[in-house]
Amino acid sequence: MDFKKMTIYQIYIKSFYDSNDDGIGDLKGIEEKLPYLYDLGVKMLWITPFYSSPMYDNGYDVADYLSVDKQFGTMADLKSLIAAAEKFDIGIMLDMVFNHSSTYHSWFQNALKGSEEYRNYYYFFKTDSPPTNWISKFGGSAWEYVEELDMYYLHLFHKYQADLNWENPALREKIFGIVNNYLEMGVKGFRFDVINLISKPDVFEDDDKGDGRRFYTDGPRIHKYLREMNSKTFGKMPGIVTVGEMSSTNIENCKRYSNPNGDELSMVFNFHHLKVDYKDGEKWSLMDFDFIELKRLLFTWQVEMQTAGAWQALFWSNHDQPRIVSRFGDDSYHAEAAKAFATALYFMRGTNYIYQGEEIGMKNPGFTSIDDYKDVESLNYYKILSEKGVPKDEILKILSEKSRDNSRTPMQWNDNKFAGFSKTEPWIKVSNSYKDINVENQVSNANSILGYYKRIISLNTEDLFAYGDIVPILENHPSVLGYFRILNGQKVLVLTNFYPESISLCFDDLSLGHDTKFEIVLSNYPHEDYGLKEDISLKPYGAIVLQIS
Ligand code: TEU
Ligand code: CA
Repeated sequence: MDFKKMTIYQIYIKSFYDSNDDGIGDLKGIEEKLPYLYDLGVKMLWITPFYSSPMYDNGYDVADYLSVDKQFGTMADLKSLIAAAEKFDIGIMLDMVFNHSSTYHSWFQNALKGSEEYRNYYYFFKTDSPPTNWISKFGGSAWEYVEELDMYYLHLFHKYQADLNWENPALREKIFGIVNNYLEMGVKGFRFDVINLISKPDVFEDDDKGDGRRFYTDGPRIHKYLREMNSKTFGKMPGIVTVGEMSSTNIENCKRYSNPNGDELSMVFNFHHLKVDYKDGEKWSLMDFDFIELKRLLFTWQVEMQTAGAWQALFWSNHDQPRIVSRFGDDSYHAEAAKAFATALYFMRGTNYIYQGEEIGMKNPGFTSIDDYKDVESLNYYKILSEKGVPKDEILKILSEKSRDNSRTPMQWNDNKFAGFSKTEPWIKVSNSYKDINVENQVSNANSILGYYKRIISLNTEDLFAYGDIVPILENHPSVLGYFRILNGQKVLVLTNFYPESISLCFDDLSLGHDTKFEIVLSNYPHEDYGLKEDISLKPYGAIVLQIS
């Protein structure tokens, strides 16, 4: 299937399904759940890293790209999963972490032992103090001193995640070899972790205006490296789907990353729309989301990427983001809000990415103790904010809304103990909501959140939603997000109320004639609730997709 019609499902392996009851999700667990995923209608599974790792960042610190960590299974399990998924017409997308490796990787270990060859796989500098004032994305300096070499090395993330030196052609060849290895194994897609950070500047200098990101984000040779990887690996095979995770990127670069020639990547993730609840750009703060800004960002990207023929990955959630229903929604309208947010985003122009549990409306777990948190970034910031003197209960409140662990709690399969994820105590606490919110509760109910997601996934295989133009409307409306999708005279209107107050739009607001005929394609309230005579009424978190003639 054309990737423009596909829905891709993200699996955070550690929390998806535990097949051997050791409290940790695994590859076999994914294979067991293939019938569920097939029934959902998704065509590709993005699986977060399962390679050998000391797990300081839950696998995003890779110690050996070509082996499976034993807590997740074996290479034989991976091959078995690829083959089994293919029978369901589902492709496997691997998560490749090439901006950095674990410091436990043999390359880094060889460097520490004095090998110059391997030292050049990383950024080591001999200086008296950290080479620059750059700040790591997980807090603290981006440089770590190693006594063995009397040198500093660069780590944009955790100190156990050392940045790889893409300027070195030998390193690049190693990386391309890894990609080719998995292509030969039958993998059908790749998600490249923070791939727009791989090209570092020629000169390392202090940033007097920020944390250093402006020097290495969308860096000087980034497009060259992506084109090289493309031509030497996945570009040689037809139909491979690639998505780049682009950290703090801009539209101009994204147009090139996903250009219609296809010589870089199929599509790109950006995160600007998920910073609309950051106070002054600061993640570790609390603020209501800015709805007008959310629309401005989504629509600017939609229109500009469309004009350039570039392609977006559409998503509300992933393993780094809090749950969308908790973030933008309202508990008293849980199901309505879950369906509304899905409607607003997933009919836009782009490929839909659904994060495990989103399709049943999973919520933030509301952890109240620091002992419940496992994520390295959350624990780092707990320390940093404590040292700044922020009161403990305030930090815990911030974590309960911002921590990455909010989306990492076990998948809620049923209302058994541990939510049917495992028979043993899982590695991270199950959210209390599992008694009400679980797959078993929803799977045979077409009106459930899960039923609604199935409809969305199926509708997205239609040409109109894959190839149609998007025309945003109501940009300044305080509570409704709206747009048209248009293809060959076919026209659909998508409207979503993002708030718990009912609202009514008259046809004139929508530039629709009074004799317009509507056919309801999808809605999250009974048809009669929408009016559709003089105006269109939207109940709390009401959403509708209308075919117009
Ligand atoms: O994340 C990249 C990234 O910058 C974030 O989403 C990050 O978690 C956020 O900025 C912190 O506030 C990717 C992976 O998705 C993430 O899980 C890894 O920890 C990170 O790269 C390092 O590999
Ligand atoms: Ca397990």
